[in-house]
Amino acid sequence: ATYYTEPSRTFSEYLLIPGLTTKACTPANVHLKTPLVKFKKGEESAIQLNIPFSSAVMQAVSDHHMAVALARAGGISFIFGSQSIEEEARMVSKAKSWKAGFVVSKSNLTPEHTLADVLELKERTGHSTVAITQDGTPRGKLLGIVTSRDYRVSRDSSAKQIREFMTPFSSLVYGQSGLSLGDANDLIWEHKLNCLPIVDADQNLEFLVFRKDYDAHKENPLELLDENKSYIVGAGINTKDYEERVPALVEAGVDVLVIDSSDGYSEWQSDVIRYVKSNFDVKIGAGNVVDREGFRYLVDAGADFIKVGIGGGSICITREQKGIGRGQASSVIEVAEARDEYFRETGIYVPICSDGGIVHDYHITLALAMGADFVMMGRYFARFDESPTRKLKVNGSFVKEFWGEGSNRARNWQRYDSGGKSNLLFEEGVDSYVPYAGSLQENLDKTIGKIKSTMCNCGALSIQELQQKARITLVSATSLVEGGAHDVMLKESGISGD
Ligand code: MZP
Repeated sequence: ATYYTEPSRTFSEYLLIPGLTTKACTPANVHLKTPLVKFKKGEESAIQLNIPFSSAVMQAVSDHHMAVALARAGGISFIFGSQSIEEEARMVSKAKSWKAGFVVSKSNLTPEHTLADVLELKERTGHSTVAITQDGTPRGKLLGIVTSRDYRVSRDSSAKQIREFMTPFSSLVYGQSGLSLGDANDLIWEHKLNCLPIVDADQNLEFLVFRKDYDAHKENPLELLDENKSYIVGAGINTKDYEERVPALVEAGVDVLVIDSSDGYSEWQSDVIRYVKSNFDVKIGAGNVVDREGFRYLVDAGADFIKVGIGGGSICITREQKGIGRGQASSVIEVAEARDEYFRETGIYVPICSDGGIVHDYHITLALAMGADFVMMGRYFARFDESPTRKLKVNGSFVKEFWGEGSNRARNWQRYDSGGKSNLLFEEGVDSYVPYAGSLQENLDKTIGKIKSTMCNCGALSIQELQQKARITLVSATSLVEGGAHDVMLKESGISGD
């Protein structure tokens, strides 16, 4: 056997030592843009993220709703692959059909479609939809639809909220209540109103949207609106059914694939990468690995990015069950070194993703400082409204369900396959709850605020600069205690008496 002389370490064993903060180094000046796929020296990555966040390839985390929400925020989701090929492809195409900004859906709806089609789309996606008809009436010919993920106004919203939301779109909005679509139709028709109806899934009118500049007879709203870009969407694949799954996902419009496996240092992965590279023009990441050899092997096979981490996931019991794995910080540090060596040798930069084991927000900053280009998180995203699992009340608190891909519940045995025909006999993941935390955007804002603030402490305005300038120290067990509140009586602990 070969022995490693150093113990493998986790993020909690490290801290960043502040560097000089210049006056220009304020959170507003920090940007978190980062490459997703490999690129040559002097060029730019073909896919870049605006924030270094990806959501885990897990049933309990990444469906099409999460994919749209996270892409809107600047990151990327990898839709889970432990479902039928048809279902996964459907999720990819749903996510791809959402457009950035306020966008008329050109591809899915034509003037021949009816309002019922719009309603169906609205119900299916849970998004708000404004139908634009030729003469401004619900019975008129449909010219297009406008949809927005941001659309949160309801009948209870104040006029100010509604107006703010509609600012780019309309000049005036009236809230209406209790009107059926038929009533609304009569109203609009009778008064020759130049307006657009917004209806709910029961065909009740929610709002009438008026716009001064909208002449339904002359203008085609398809030409009026902001940008028509779809979001970047990722999807997970395995090393078993890739010859059927990959073509279906590519057909559905996927931008980037990732081979989802607990241990990626295998000939199976090399075969999949070579197959994808020689048959399709789609990016593919591979993993997971925890050392330089694993990194090099998958990069030589042609991978566009490499995922790092074995056994550190919050729901993962791989280390207990099989005794394989490595502390997440040590894995990232070594693979980042291998990535830099490869870049010096070949002039090709292959991004790496730190996957699993992020417990505190500062762990993300540490992962980036240690060389990760982006992180992948499961538990973090599972807590939000946008994750696909049920929200329940347990012991008086709201929680969301969260289960591992290696649990009996997910039955994603392909992820843990070591070849051969037999199904796996033991679990590598657990079924659990995580505290419900609200909306993705609210939480991301806080986390990103912390990351940017820490980067300013380190004197870094970009992730690349953070990686160059970061000074990282190991902490002793006793200094960890010093880092939390200590030697005080916390008020929340219920001390009675004044
Ligand atoms: P975390 O962010 O919840 O700590 O970790 C998420 C990561 O754990 C996933 O991206 C994946 O690599 C890994 N994972 C998913 N399921 C299991 C399992 O059942 C697992 N063991 O380890």
